[in-house]
Amino acid sequence: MVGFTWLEFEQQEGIATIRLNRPESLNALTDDLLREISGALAQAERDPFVRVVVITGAGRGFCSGQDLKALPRDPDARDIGAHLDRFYHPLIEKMHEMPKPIIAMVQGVAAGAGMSLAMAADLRIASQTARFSQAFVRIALVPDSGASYFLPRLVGIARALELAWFGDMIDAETALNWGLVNRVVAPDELTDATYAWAKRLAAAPPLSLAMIKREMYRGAESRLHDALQYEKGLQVAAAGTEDHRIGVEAFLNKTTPTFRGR
Ligand code: LHQ
Repeated sequence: MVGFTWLEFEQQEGIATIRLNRPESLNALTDDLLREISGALAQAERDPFVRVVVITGAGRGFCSGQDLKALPRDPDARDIGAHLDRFYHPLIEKMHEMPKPIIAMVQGVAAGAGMSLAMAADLRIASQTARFSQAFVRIALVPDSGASYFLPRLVGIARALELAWFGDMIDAETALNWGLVNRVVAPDELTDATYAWAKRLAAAPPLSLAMIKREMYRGAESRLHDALQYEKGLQVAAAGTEDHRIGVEAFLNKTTPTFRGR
């Protein structure tokens, strides 16, 4: 296993946890940290024992976005386009395309690209302490790292514009009402609630989960006819797996299936 400096990577019972670990800056994203998150995801993707990934932050925040103190002082020395291409885009695309479910466990602030990171996960469970901000406009930038893709899909165009234009913080309850997070729980229940879902997903048939992820994201962008065709192709593949046979047998025998990922 590769060692990490800026995050903690744990693996237990089929669940890999990636915990960003720069709490003094609310887990602001540096090049090194971004590289490590991508590395940790690649490791989780490769490892056949990992069925689910939880991404979270150490300390009182989830992630405050790009580390603004790590940017070159001289704006002319910054090449934001190259920076996005090199560090942010591969990470966001990896999360979206990775066959395994990713749950963002959000406590405290998720701002700027930190909010994008949470949105690129498949599910979001928030503590009542969670706060979200499209902070970009406050420093005269625009939403990046997938925010223009995920945000309007999650909350609709009008709320996406409200968040992006004003850059205000919204609290966990608003995020829940707007569909930005799946659940909000008390701070001391956040870990249990997240890992209860992670454990259920770790016990579910992994190929089905992978295909459901592809199907839903594809379906959200397709016309009905295309979605039906795409669903059919995946369903034919799913029906041919050993796990499908195991699942049907368990149902008929009234037992609990153990899925093998085949
Ligand atoms: C930070 C940060 C931070 C460094 C808190 N950096 N230190 C941009 C450019 C280039 C390429 C690619 O993409 C991007 C995308 C982006 O992500 S742009 C958006 C970047 N993020 C922000 O603009 C958010 C900046 N932070 C804040 O507005 C506040 O810190 C929030 C509202 C997040 C939290 O406020 P508080 O709870 O009051 O905490 P705090 O402000 O006291 O922060 C605690 C410490 O963390 C503090 O350090 P200090 O040494 O003073 O204790 C902050 O300076 C540091 N910190 N965010 N992004």
